[in-house]
Amino acid sequence: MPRFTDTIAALATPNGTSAIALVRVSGPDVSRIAREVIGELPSARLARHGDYRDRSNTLVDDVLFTFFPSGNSYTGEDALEISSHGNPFITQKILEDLFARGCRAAEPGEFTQRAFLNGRMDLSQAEAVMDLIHARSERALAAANQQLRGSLGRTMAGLTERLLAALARIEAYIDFPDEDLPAEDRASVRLMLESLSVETGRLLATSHYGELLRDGIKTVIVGAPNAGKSSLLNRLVGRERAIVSPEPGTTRDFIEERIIVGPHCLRLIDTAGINLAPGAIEKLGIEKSMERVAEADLILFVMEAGRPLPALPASLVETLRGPQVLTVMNKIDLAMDAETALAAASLNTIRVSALTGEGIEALTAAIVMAAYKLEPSEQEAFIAINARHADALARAQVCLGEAIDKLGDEVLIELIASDLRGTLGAYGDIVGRIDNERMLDHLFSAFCIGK
Ligand SMILES: Nc1nc2c(ncn2[C@@H]2O[C@H](COP(=O)(O)OP(=O)(O)OP(=O)(O)O)[C@@H](O)[C@H]2O)c(=O)[nH]1
Ligand SMILES: [Mg+2]
Repeated sequence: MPRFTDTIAALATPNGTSAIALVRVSGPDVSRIAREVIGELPSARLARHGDYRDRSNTLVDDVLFTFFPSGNSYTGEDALEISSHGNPFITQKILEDLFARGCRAAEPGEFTQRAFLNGRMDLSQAEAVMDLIHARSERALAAANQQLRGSLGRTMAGLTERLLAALARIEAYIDFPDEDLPAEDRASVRLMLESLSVETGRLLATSHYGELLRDGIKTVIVGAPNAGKSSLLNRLVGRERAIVSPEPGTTRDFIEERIIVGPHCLRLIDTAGINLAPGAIEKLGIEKSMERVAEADLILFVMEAGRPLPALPASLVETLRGPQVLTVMNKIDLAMDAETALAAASLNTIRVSALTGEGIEALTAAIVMAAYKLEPSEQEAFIAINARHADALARAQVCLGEAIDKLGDEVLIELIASDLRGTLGAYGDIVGRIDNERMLDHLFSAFCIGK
């Protein structure tokens, strides 16, 4: 029995002029519509060349039809794909005809929502479809592909199975009110829960990297006024994005630009120069620069070859000792200041000229390596969870913590079992329960139409 009674249709490709456009249809009326339009039901999953004629038998376009029977389709129900010439006028005609034949317009993400509700994928996989569409870098693509293949789902299945084993141990005693959980069982259940808690925490810790993958690695360019920070940003972006001038204090606002460096996506942020003897406006700029530095995943600290080292606020000096800092010596096309040269030698700096482009390749190579270091160390499955997963895992973690505490306190086992059921529910939210309609509608509404 199909779960849905209505048949949906939408344009799955962008609405514009292109070589090919794809209209997608899914639902119980697909086989009837295919018979009407094509004359017969075409062989499964084979492209079939033919005319698309509307209900008044007017030729609309020369198209390819592909029929996917329910057992073997994306949505889990009968589906038809129609590839036409990429003209919005043609696709509109085809859609209008499909609506006249009983289809309705699909909502954003509705094909994927049906795939999930028909059991073709779990919720983490449906989210991976979205990640795949929006991936901006090779690493983001790799993570999305892993998740689409069910890496997170399998991890959650493993954790859930172990949780159920612990729950079963406890529940065996619930039916016998006179008996408490023997001490050795308490201890072993506790061990089981502690190891679950460690792994839940580890998974939770990948959420920051998930943000970096989806949003880009926040990379902040800092340094003294006039060091060439904006010039460096322009050089890395590949165009004149930021204003460059010989006047110190040029950059007042924060310019941000996404760039791809090797397999990573960076959010490159230019800041106002940090000057310890500033006027009022600059002071505000410095505070803002320092805020950016505090939020940075990666810092490019820019020095100037021809000048003495700048005086820096103590808090910045402290930050610059951290692991995620690349020290960049800019303007190497100019004569080197002797003192700066000495400092540079001990600082392990990357020597560049934003003006000539010299050394930029070495800098991007260093950025690639630094970005790899931001990845979670548990690389086996390359899982990087999203905010929704993080919320569920945090809830699971709280429930696990409560259960562990209660095991130590000889509290009634019913209460412990109830905490474990809370954990179970939170774990389950990650791969998705189909009864949470509001959450599902919210999640799928962020998808494109036709996906
Ligand atoms: N010779 C030389 N000049 C450079 C280089 N990079 C930047 N400059 C010059 O240095 C001056 C300042 O460059 P900006 O990129 O505006 O420096 P900034 O660090 O953004 O400066 P503020 O925004 O004022 O803090 C400009 O005149 C640039 O043309 C370089 O590699 N070599
Ligand atoms: Mg600038």
